[in-house]
Amino acid sequence: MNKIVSLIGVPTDIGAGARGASMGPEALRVAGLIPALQGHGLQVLDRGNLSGPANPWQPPVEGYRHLPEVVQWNQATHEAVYAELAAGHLPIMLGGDHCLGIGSISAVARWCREQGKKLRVLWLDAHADFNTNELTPSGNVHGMPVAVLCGYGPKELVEIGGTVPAIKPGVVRQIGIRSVDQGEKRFVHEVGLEVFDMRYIDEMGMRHTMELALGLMDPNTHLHVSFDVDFLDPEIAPGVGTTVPGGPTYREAQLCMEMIADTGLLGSLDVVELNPALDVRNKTADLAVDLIESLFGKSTLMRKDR
Ligand code: B3U
Ligand code: MN
Ligand code: MN
Repeated sequence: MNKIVSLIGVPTDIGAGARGASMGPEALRVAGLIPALQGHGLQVLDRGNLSGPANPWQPPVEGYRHLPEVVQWNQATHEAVYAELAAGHLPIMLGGDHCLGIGSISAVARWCREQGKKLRVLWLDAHADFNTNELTPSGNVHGMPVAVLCGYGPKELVEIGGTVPAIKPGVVRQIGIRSVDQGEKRFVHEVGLEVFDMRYIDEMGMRHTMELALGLMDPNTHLHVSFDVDFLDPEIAPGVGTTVPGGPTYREAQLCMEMIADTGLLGSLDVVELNPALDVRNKTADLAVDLIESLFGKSTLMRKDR
């Protein structure tokens, strides 16, 4: 891949239920993300960190915690991600919590619309992140970004990319899901989100899952990966705010990343929910860097055309 990648740090935990994801960008840098990417022949531009309001740590108001602050951080994220795409770069948004997927993916969707490109979003996560203010058990906006992107949410957030909805549910494939709230589950079914949950992966295997999730993409497709680190099993990735047991193993996660790399269509990436305050000697950040390397084609020993 002869691409220039741009790192955009977004140091906030404004949408999360635990403090600490704001330290995620620095933990990924400390874990060697930049030399790792350079080692795969990529040119890396580290754009530093965006800035925004502090976390006021308040209870929900009308079902949302910190909505004005969430809007500000996502507006900044939208502009930064869009600018990198417009410059022809591959943006990697380093979160931060997953509410930032609203800013990031709305920018990617806007870019795709303008360029006449098709979009596929892979949502790697333990959670469906499809809550609304009526369905949410917590008011935390990191549990809502997919719903917001599909047009279900507060006006200030659903309109961030200019077009409502930013994406159609049909472009999304969710992988690794194993914690969905009751009302959220009904809503996921109602809109027809395509979910490959852990039961599906257990029964069919990661290879078959990824073949379907990556299927039917023509070469004019921009592939966006939104990687919530809590996708991974907490045994290997303890450094996240909301661990859910029974996630993909190291080998399953590697295969998932390798199969994405093989498509050659990766156009943008979010790495979110890494929480260094809950990690053990930066182990989860090290693992995330290892997996990101695979996403950019680390495993070149055996090629697809072998
Ligand atoms: N579904 C729960 C928990 C949650 C969602 N995303 C994360 N946690 N990381 C909620 O609060 O919406
Ligand atoms: Mn998430
Ligand atoms: Mn999650």
